[in-house]
Amino acid sequence: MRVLLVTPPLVQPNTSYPATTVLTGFLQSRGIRVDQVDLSLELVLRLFSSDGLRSVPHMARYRKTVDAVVRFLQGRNPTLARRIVSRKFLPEGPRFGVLDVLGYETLSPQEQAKYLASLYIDDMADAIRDRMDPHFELSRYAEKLAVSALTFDPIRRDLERKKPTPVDRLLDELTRETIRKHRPDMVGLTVPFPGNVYGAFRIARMVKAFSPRTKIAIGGGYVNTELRELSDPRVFDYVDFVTLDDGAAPILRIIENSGRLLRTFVRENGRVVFRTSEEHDIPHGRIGAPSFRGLKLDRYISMIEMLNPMHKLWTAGRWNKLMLAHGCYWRKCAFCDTSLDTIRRFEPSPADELVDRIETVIRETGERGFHFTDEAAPPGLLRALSKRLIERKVNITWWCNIRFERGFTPELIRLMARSGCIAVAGGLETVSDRLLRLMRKGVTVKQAARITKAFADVGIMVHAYLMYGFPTQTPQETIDALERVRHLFATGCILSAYWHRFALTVHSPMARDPQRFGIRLLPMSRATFAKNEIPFEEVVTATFGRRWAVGDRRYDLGPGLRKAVYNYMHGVGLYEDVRKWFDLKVPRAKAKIRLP
Ligand code: B12
Ligand code: SF4
Repeated sequence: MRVLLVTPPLVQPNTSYPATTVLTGFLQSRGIRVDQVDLSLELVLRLFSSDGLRSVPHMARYRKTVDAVVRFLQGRNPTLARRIVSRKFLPEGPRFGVLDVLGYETLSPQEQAKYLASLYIDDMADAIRDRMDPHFELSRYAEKLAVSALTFDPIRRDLERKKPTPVDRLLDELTRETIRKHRPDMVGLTVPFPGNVYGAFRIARMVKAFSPRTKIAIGGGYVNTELRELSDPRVFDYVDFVTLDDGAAPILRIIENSGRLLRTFVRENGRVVFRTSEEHDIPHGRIGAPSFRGLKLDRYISMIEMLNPMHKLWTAGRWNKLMLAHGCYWRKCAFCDTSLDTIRRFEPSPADELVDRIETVIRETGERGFHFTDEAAPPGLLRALSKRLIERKVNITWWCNIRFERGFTPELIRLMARSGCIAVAGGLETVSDRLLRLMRKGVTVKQAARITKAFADVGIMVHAYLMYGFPTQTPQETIDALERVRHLFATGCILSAYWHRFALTVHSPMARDPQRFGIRLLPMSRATFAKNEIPFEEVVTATFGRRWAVGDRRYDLGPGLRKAVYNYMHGVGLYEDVRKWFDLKVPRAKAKIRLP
């Protein structure tokens, strides 16, 4: 049996997504013939080339420069930097408008060149979207079709449209080439995000047409979160298996082909059925090291889309991704998908085993940068890991997500820094003690501020995930939250942040106990495909809270909040009244904040 694991378009082009590497490592350890290919990267490379741009109108100047610039962003053509910073080499489109405002001058010439080249790529991506395929964005494809798509209809409609877009055709061509090269008996497609769903089905469609005997399975974060109530048999015109949660044991069952399946949807007699057994998953400590074999590691494109140093981590550099533990050790936050196995089942790996994996990955990739992708890395495990990294003299640079909780003592933070930690990201959420209590975050504003300061003091960058529109949250509380965030930026405690609109999901404690949060669930039509975010209204309404909960733009504080933080990330407006960022009338900030 030959297995081919595929990352469909589109994910970020700077580094590989970890699912195929984890499954490849595991399947190899079981003696299975497995290959992997990143068709997300391949598609981007095909499109952003002088040939690929042929089908986009008015791109002559870009076609002349694009191959050289892509090589530059892959790190294979460093001397081009000089020509790029001359500002005479690249065509400059609308994205270059930010240059005059932001601190471009403060960058090193290499970074300036990377930044300009990234703006140039972004301009091209906009042109592709506007002139060729409205679904196209650089790190997501046709995302809107898949977000909480209750039915499969819109995806199917675009898959089967008479005139495929040029991007569709390119992906079809890449799929055919890939199948011709690997001749797999089975293709496993990973679908981590809504922005991969259409790409995955497009690939599946072409595999079925080109190699009808090849079996196709899909799994991944999107599937685990959104497709748990799948009942539309038409999905199985494209794929044969849809698996939920951890993939190692279920994919092994499919490959064995013994008729025994684990957490897998299949179509039988025209109906969707869920086949499973009592079998346990492979424990996280025994899953082994990921394998990068087959990935073209020197072809990823490193971009600087924002000058903020923390922000660069997401788009620049090829980070090896590894999870330290399965699940979240806290698993109590009311808004989080705590009923999902990926959060609920907490299973840390021993520190020594993790260092073994890290060493294996370094040997294979030659890279020493690691992104630990846990939702919230436990402080105890980080302590053990940091110690073992130092003791075993394994020199790496790493960053991860955490909770700003008491366990992060100054001593632990120093230890983390010594072992190579350069950044952490964590939820400050609504930045209000009343709401943090209500949502059971288990942190207070003061404590979080102290901890962010301790990180900043040792030079570890901090990113904060922020949330607005939480049920019962008043405009006053929202403005006060922004005021606290402003202080945190101004005092250097945090370096970057992003406001997410609160979304109620079907897997969260809030959906099971809406009354406690003053909300009522609204009826929705039955999902036969995806289900995740659910509609609600506030019963206990705080002034105009109800109206922003239902998305009335006149009361939406989101744009102002995002604008404020975007500016703070560039050091702009840090000492000004927070009301200046809003087009609508908002209350004066009352928050008093005493920072460490
Ligand atoms: C780290 C992370 C990020 C990072 C890094 C992403 C990256 N490129 O590496 C950042 C911050 C950039 C990010 C961004 C986003 N993320 Co995110 N992210 C995660 C997180 C916490 C970990 C991902 C990870 O590394 N997992 C480790 C790998 C190995 O696990 P895995 O992919 O799930 O694979 C396992 C199984 O799913 C299965 N499997 C996977 N593929 C396949 C294939 C087959 C054939 C089989 C059989 C099995 C199988 O086997 C694997 C091993 O067990 C997950 C949550 C989670 N715990 O997984 C959310 C998660 C994937 N993200 C999510 C979302 C929504 C997003 C965003 C869309 C958020 C936003 N609104 O912008 C963006 C999208 C970015 C994009 N380009 O489109 C959702 C997706 C769910 C959904 N509704 O679709 C998740 C699941 C979190 C959640 N529950 O809400 N994310
Ligand atoms: S929000 Fe984060 S810390 Fe809270 S339960 Fe979810 S994963 Fe854990």
